[in-house]
Parts: sequence; C-alpha cells; structure tokens
Amino acid sequence: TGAGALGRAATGRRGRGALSSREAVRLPAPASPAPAVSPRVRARFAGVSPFVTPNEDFYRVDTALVVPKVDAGTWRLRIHGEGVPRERFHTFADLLARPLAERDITLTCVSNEVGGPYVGNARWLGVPLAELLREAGVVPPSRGGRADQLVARSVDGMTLGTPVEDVMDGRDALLAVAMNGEPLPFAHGFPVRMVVPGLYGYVSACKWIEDIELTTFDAYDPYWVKRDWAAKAPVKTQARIDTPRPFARPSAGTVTVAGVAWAQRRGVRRVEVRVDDGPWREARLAAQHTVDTWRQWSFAWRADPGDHTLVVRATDGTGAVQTERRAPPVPDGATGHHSVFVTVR
Ligand SMILES: Nc1nc2c(c(=O)[nH]1)N[C@H]1C(S)=C(S)[C@@H](COP(=O)(O)O)O[C@H]1N2
Ligand SMILES: [Mo]
Repeated sequence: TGAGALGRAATGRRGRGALSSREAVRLPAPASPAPAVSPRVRARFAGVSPFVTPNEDFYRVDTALVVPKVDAGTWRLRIHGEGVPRERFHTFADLLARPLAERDITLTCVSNEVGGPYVGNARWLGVPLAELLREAGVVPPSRGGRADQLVARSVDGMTLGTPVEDVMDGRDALLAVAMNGEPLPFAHGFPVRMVVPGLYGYVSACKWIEDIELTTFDAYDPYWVKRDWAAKAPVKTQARIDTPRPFARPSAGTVTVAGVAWAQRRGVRRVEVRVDDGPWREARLAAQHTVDTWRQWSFAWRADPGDHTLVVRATDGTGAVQTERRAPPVPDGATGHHSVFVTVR
C-alpha cells in the first residue's frame, strides 16, 4: 500500500532507520586535512557572504518532492559498467574505514542567474573518488580508457553525467560523507554524495548516490541533458555584489561595496568595480584559500548623492576577464556582469 511504501522510505528497509543511522555516524579524522583557513581569507564585512556557508543556509537544488531518507546501515554503492572488469559494492562502513580527504569546495548551480543565490562554499569530507575508480580498474580516456562518462544514479532515480577525465585528473573529486563537520544533512545527500570541483552541480554533485556506471557520452544522456542542458558544463567565472542590496539607499560618503567571486579550478586573480560609466577600478581581495573556493572582495566607494549603478567583474587565475556578454543559464551557465542599482541620499 501507499502507507507501507511511505513507512519504508521513512525508516529504511532494515536496521535502525535513516534518522538513527545518521545520529550514529562517528566521523573519523581526515587522513588528508584541508589547509587551515587563514584569517586573511575571511575578510568579512556586514552583508557579505561568509567564507564558509553554514549548512542551514546552503542553497538546495534538486527534483525531490520529498527529501530521501536513506538508512546508512543498509546503503550500498555499486560501481560497474564499461571498463570495470568486476562490479564492486561499497557499504557506508567501508567508505568511513578508508583514508578520508577533507577539502573546501565551492559548489554552484548551472541554473543560477547572474547575481543569484545558488552558490555556496563548504568543507567536505570524503573518499577520493579517483582511488575507488582505479581500484575498480577504470582507466581515464587520456590513458586509453573507453568510458568517458561517469553516470551517477541516486536512490530517487536522478542521473548525472560527469567526464571520467575530470574525476581522475588529480582534482579533489570526492564521495562526500560530511559537510562542515557533520554527516551530510538529508537535504544535501545523506549518506553519500559526489562533489567535483569546477563542474556545475547537475554534472557532478549527485546526492543520495547509490550507483556509478562507466559509459560514454555517446551512449547515454542523463536527466538534464535529455532536457536541453549541456552534457559538459565547467563552472564559468562569476562575481556577485552582496552589499549594498538592490535599491538600497545608503548615505553619501564611503560605502562598502563587497561580495564574492568564483572560478573553481582556475582561481580568482582580480575583481574590479565600475560605478555608472566610470572606469573599472580594482577591488581589494581577501586572500585566496584554494583555486576551488570563492574569494571575498570589497571596494570603498566614495558615494555622491543620486542614482548609481554598481557593476562587478572578475578575472580568473589564467588572466581571462569575465565576459560581459549576457547569456541565460540554459544550456551551460549564465554569463554577464552583476549590477546593482542604488540611490545615495
Ligand atoms: N539526487 C539528486 N542529486 C542532485 C540533484 C538532484 O536533483 N537530485 N541536483 C543537482 C544540482 S542541479 C545541484 S546544483 C546540486 C545542489 O546540491 P545542494 O542541494 O546540496 O546545494 O545537487 C545536484 N545533485
Ligand atoms: Mo544545479
């Protein structure tokens, strides 16, 4: 019956149930800790996104009408497909018993509009995914492997396709078990999710993962690719003004303009602000933590009374300036400059 199915989903198939299985998790110390976050990384101003996004404030994007509640005690991850000689299964306890890596990684949604809220930075703890794949016999395409797409499937039937090359190129692709020091919140994928620096969430960050299939981009289109989104989607360089808010009415004098900028895998080298039709002027940057995390910036604006438009742009670690060309989120991420209109009193 429907009630029976609901009961099963809420308590898990067997064992202590999802909620108590999460409470029972004892997170091991990371074998490879994240670098300490220098105080210079956290140049905080009133109204700016904190460097680490608290779990309760972290954006949530998924198709789940009801958040899946998975029992970690009965959960298994299957790895199989092309170039995997023998399929493998891992339990949650297996994963926790392995050497874990802790990494700070900024996650972004492809559906984020310029200046939008679907971006956050968290400290993830997890199993390096490349190691599990190598153990299963997976060879990346650059070394002759035939499978170029990793398809992750969740317990709720979502499919996400990630380039095998990206997961195995040395970046910190994780099967994450924890977020900011606690087991993954149910809404963010408990017990295990993927996180891959530099790729939008829909091509990398499978929550409630239970199956990894090695295949090719030719052979299979995952969920969003069937719905007009790009099969490959590296994160685009973006900068956002967090303060002042749109249509704010600050007093004349020095107004702090500040926000965050991100270009995962490349890092942020420069942020510039333009007021009305004036010149681009360099903002102050907080220290860069890693190329995979966003960077806070600020600009002391001597504001004269009247209506003004503030615009921001970032330059990534390769020297590429963020394009001003406006593009919508579909099919592979929005572009253009974030701007905020204010009236100085
Ligand atoms: N199972 C599942 N995983 C998913 C999704 C989903 O709909 N279902 N959405 C993806 C998208 S589009 C993004 S941007 C990230 C968002 O992760 P978050 O909700 O933890 O911020 O999860 C990804 N993983
Ligand atoms: Mo997304």
